[in-house]
Amino acid sequence: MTTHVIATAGHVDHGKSTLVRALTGMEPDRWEEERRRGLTIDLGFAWTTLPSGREVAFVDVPGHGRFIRNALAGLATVPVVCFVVAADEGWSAQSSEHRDAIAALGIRHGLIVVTKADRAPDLVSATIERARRELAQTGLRNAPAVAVSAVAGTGLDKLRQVLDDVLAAMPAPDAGDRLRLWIDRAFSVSGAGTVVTGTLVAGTLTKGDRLVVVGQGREPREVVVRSLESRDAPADTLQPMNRAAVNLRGVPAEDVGRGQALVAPGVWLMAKVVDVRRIGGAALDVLPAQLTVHAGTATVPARLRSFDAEHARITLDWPLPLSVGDRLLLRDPARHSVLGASVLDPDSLPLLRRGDGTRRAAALAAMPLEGDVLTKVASRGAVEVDDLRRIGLAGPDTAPPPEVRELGGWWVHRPTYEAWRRQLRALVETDAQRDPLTPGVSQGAVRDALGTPAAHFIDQLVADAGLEQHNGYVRVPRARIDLGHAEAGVAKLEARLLEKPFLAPLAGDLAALGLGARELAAAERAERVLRFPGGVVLLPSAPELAIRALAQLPQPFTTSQARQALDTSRRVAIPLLEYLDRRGWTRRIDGEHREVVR
Ligand SMILES: Nc1nc2c(ncn2[C@@H]2O[C@H](COP(=O)(O)OP(=O)(O)OP(=O)(O)O)[C@@H](O)[C@H]2O)c(=O)[nH]1
Ligand SMILES: [Mg+2]
Repeated sequence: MTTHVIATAGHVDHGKSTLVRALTGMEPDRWEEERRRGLTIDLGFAWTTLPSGREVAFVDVPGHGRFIRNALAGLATVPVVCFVVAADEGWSAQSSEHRDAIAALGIRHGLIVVTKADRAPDLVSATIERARRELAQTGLRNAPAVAVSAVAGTGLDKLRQVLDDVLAAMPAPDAGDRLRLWIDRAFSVSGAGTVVTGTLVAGTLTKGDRLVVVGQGREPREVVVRSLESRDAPADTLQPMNRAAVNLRGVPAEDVGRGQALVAPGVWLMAKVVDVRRIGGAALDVLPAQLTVHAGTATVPARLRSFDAEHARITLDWPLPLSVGDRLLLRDPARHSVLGASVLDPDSLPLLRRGDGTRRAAALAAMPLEGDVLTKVASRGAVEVDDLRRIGLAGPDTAPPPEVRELGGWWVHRPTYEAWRRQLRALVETDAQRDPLTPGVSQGAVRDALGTPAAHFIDQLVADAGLEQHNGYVRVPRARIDLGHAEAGVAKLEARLLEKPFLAPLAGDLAALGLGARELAAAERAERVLRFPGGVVLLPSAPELAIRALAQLPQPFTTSQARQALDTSRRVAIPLLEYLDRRGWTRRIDGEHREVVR
């Protein structure tokens, strides 16, 4: 069954609660004081079934200016509005304030209801006209209008029909979205414990869910959904749009209340510093630095630093679960004005250096309202996809923009990655030029040079930079080392050693080939030769060839047998055997005997 939630709006005494009562047969004014004074103070809840079978719940808000916080807590969490204007009084002060809130919140669904038609039948059409004019700059500019008299009972059937039409045009809510239920009420039920209520606009609630209560400057509390109700009926699971009453295990009722939210664990960023763009209303740079921010059901004191008329940074007194695209209401407590702001970035970097503010203003000005994942990724170089989801910049199926590459759960800015790659290569090549015998640059030094988050991608960067890693060092691949003037001599040496692998050239032979200590060191770095103590130079394949020959001997064998098997001199055999001992390929049994281990 399709369910919906509608909030009322409009000036005090214009007949909002009376209308809800007439439509639902339920009493929205929950408090004795409200009924005695004939005045709504806090949010009221009632529900009914429309002729189509659609279930609709109402969140009835107070019209009196003194209770504006309560009214905003209702309006800010409900996507459809029933805007009430009394025919006899017409458009009034609080009508304007609620209109501004609706504009600021970006509410696009609703209807205009002219009440008390019995009192001033001749003013009905003028009142509708005025309401249309006043709402022309809001999302309700095309909202249908109905005149009713709750007292005479006229217009109510028409109203139900129009309500049905408005709700039929609503886009389907996203039951798979991240859960965030702004709490509008919390109370204790004897025998059941803590119950919180709210309007479920996205995500799904299920019995047994492990969730977290956040906000209001309190420590996050892990809770379990013990049971669920909607419209007084128990449910195992609830999907949007719905009013939800959630029985929680894990938090006493006095530790939870309006302004907090029930969220799925790990998928929301608790944002304290948010960069915003204004939505209608006055310029941001004429607002006072201290103001009140309304987000969902939360009311939070905040500091405002404007970048320009359109953009500002807001520092909340305590963090809230906020995402890109969330609407905030900014209120100057001294004046009766509400102004909207859309969150462009709930996870901004601090502005530390001169000119950071100017640069940030330009970046924000260039961002679309739905935020800009590329700017975010570019500003950090790389961001974990989960972090992008937490701030609403990526959904589960979002593909990265072309300038971004996905790498092991991260979105990496390609130009930044390219810069890291070049930097790494320069680092390693400079080191190799400075010291021909270098083992390379240690991974720690690479991390220090490239910084975070580049350090997450060292393996990939090494590969993409055409480098290699060996024993924890990043180095120029051996094959790429240019031997320059020594190349000819080394090539001749290789040819000789390929013929007779263990016949190491004497010092004079090497000198004749133009191979001194520097040239041989470079050749060794290039893995063209292996050098042993005593000036013995062999090919890198020599140990492998030696061990194969030695394995043919009766074990254990003597140094002299080894020398004969390898067809070489003691000058070569001794250091070669000691090399094999060190590798663990041979084992020395006593002064004269060894055996092959491998
Ligand atoms: N004659 C007439 N009186 C009405 C009608 N609707 C409401 N009223 C009266 O108007 C007064 C205010 O109605 P409420 O429904 O309390 O107004 P409200 O908009 O809920 O007021 P707040 O919640 O305080 O903002 C009550 O005395 C109602 O009986 C109507 O259609 N015709
Ligand atoms: Mg009322």
